[in-house]
Amino acid sequence: MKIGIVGLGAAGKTSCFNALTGATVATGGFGKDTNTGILPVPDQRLARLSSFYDPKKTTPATIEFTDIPGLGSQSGGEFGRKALGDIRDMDALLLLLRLFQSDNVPHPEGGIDPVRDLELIEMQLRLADLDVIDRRLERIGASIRKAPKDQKESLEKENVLLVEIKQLLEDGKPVEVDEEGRRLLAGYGFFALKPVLWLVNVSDLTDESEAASLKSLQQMADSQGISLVVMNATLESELTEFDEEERQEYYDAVGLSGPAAPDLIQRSYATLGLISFFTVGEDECRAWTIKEGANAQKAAGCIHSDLERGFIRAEVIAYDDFDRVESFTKAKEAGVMRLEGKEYIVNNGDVIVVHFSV
Ligand SMILES: Nc1nc2c(ncn2[C@@H]2O[C@H](COP(=O)(O)OP(=O)(O)O)[C@@H](O)[C@H]2O)c(=O)[nH]1
Ligand SMILES: [Mg+2]
Repeated sequence: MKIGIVGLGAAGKTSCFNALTGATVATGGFGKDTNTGILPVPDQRLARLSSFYDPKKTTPATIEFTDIPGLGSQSGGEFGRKALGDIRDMDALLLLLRLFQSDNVPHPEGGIDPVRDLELIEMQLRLADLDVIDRRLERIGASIRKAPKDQKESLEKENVLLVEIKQLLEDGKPVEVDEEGRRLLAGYGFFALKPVLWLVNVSDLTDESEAASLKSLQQMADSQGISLVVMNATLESELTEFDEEERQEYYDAVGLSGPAAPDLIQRSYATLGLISFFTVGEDECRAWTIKEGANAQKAAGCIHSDLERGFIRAEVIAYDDFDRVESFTKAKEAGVMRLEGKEYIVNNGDVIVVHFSV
């Protein structure tokens, strides 16, 4: 699953990427290349399960972050075709909003104004979606006329959906589409249907006006049900050399509780609608990623396709129960191990053993 870091030029996207991944990509430029890193998703539960088994290997869930350049002063403040294509490939967007002040780093739009920046980004993504829709609507009539009978109905539904979405985008309203609609529209990669998080790049929250701006952004985020994370991207990327105590002093000095990366990674994972289930043993304790709502057979499939194909049943222990009893044997004795079939909807944190035969 891929998260794209998206924002105006000099918002701190590359600095944020460095802070997240520990990379040392040059910042302050208008590079045209994307930077990609795969990161472990921090999970206390996996560490705890590992402590029961002392396995040879502990494997966390992962998530991929991509630093996408391309929106900024160098291109007249517009996303280029390449950037739009890169963003379209992402499963979710981390919108990076600049709140930090710096005389050395001019803002491409003039002053610091994260709400304006957000509107600029959203407007460009909306216009790009509208462009795709308009081009499709020009042809879809002909496609429907020519389509074989069994495809006509779904094309007609698609047509109706596109017209609805166009209207919502033109009115600047949020676009919501049900499960079936999402399936029909999956190929378009509409920006409006991608989950978003906001990352606010701050310099110093002990500064009253910065703190006030953050507060109003937080209210906006809350009212839209969006996850907002605060980071000082340069500070965080530069502190990796220091020991914990020194780092904390730096964070305290700018009114931050600590590094944003762990929380940001975890929230990104959640925003994608992802949950983890676990497999445990002396060889390996591992967190696996599935979409919330996936069933046991699908979960088995992410371990191995044979497990999905030959799925018989699963032994399942809820994480909290495992945490208490600390082993499979004790879970059986305590009666907290369940046998579940294919259709069982996996819960976040379930510890699972799949029985299969191929
Ligand atoms: N003071 C300060 N400077 C920052 C911060 N984040 C980024 N910068 C600086 O702003 C410039 C642009 O940052 P960069 O990460 O390259 O932004 P990008 O264009 O969005 O990738 C660089 O010179 C960074 O050092 C921050 O939180 N505080
Ligand atoms: Mg950059």
